[in-house]
Amino acid sequence: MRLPIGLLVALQPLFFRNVLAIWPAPRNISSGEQTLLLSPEFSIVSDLPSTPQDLEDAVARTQARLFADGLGRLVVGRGANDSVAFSSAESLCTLRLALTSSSAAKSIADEAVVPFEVRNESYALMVPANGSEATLTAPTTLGLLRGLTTFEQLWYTYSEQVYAVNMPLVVHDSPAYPHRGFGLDSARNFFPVPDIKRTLDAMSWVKLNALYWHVVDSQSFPLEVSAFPELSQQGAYSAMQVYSEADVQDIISYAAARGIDVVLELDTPGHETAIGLSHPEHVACYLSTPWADFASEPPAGQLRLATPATVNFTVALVASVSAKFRSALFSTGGDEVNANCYTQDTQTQADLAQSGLSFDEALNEFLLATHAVIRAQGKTPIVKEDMILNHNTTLPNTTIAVVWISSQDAKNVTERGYRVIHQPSDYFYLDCGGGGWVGDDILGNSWCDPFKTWQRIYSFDPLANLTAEEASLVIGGQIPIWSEQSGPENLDPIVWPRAASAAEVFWSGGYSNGAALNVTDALPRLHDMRFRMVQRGIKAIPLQPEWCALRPN
Ligand code: CP6
Repeated sequence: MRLPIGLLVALQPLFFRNVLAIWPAPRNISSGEQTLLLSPEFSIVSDLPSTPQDLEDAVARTQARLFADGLGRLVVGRGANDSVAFSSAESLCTLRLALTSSSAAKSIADEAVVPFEVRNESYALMVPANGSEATLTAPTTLGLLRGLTTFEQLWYTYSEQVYAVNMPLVVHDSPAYPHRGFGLDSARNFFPVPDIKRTLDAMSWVKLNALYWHVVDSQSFPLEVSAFPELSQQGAYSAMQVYSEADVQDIISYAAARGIDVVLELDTPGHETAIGLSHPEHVACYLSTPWADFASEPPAGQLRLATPATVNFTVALVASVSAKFRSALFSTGGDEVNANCYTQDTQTQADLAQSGLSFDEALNEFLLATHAVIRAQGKTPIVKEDMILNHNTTLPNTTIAVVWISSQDAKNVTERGYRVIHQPSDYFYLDCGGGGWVGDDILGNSWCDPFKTWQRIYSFDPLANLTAEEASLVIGGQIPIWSEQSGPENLDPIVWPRAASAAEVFWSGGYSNGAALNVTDALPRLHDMRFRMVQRGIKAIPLQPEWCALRPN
């Protein structure tokens, strides 16, 4: 929805008066004009009869950040008169946490992994300007975590005083979309556990709530699977570059304590070469050349989806991996399946002839079999849009589709009644995306657009071209990094702060929400968020020259 220009002009003073820098923008906020100091004795107390350990840990982290962020008011001139206001400012001594429900508090981790349909991240934050108690209330501990994250972003430091502007403050907040993810590919290049944990920290600061983990692919199989230890023993780059089952549990609990669900993707039946290192019998066109005839990226290799033994193997693999994850979602991928690979594979052709099935029918059976074990575990399967739009499948419309080829495809997918997670390559791919092809070089190679700006990401409209009914099927979005040209060395800079752009689109609703989201309003807020990230150890790239961050005086 576009607001008429006249209306925008009329509303401007309202929006621009607000110099709070909360990211993502709360859904509902009202604020005043006063300055409030944070007492050096400030503490966070709780009315909860018993406080789950992960909430206590989150409170301790917030408490530390209030004094450690050390963020000056970054845009020239904005903080110039703050110190003048200090003399008349009151001091805040207490933030009180309370749950609105009387039943025993569940841990943040337990609330984070419930199905997205029932997950509750809402909270209300009230900060008076007169120094009396601030309050944070929520129906869940997960909501309290989100509120703490907002509270942390109110504070600035100037000549050793920690202070907030635009008080008093009342925030009523909840996400526009329940699924807000970051996608990590750990197969093209490996990311050690500490890099993943650091990424989870940064995700939680911008209220992203799903790590969509594309853990294995054709190039390597870095996941230990106890039922099939040979997969990582032979498929990983090295014994060091494997996520052990203990590592996986460590990542799942670290994420959950920060309000993040870890959603695993085992991409099938394409992108499977690394399985061939231990199970060549299951992989069609294994290492066939030239690779471009058999796959979208080298090396070639896809699962023999028409072969009963391979279907059984895949079902057992999906079942044993999925059972290790707490999430109510599990993805079987399904992007970029190469038909020629199967046409050329004599085994597949013999199996198709034997069963009397067409290729699409065999693919459908394969999908229904892998999804049956996911559903048997009480989970909802996710597929890439290819599996809905390109192969005449009969997946029930409780299946969720990741729309990645083009943002336009969300219409086709929702028209057919499927729920959508947006992962638009024309807006969100952090490394190498579609939509803006740079063109062919002198040898006829074409290269993809390597860099989407934060403004481009921010301009994504989750509901573009959708009817109200179609719009109701959008459950959120996720912004991925494909790691062909990324590793721990550039992880932070290539992801941050751009992924924060997508975080605000799906928390605050984006343009179609009717909110005054625009890059002019967003820049100073994102600038502050980026600075907090740097202070907290994330190598997020600058958005502006440091000149813009000069402190007044
Ligand atoms: N790997 C996997 C990839 C891509 C996909 N799946 C990809 C495709 C096109 C672009 C960028 C990345 N590298 N497994 C597609 C979802 Cl432009």
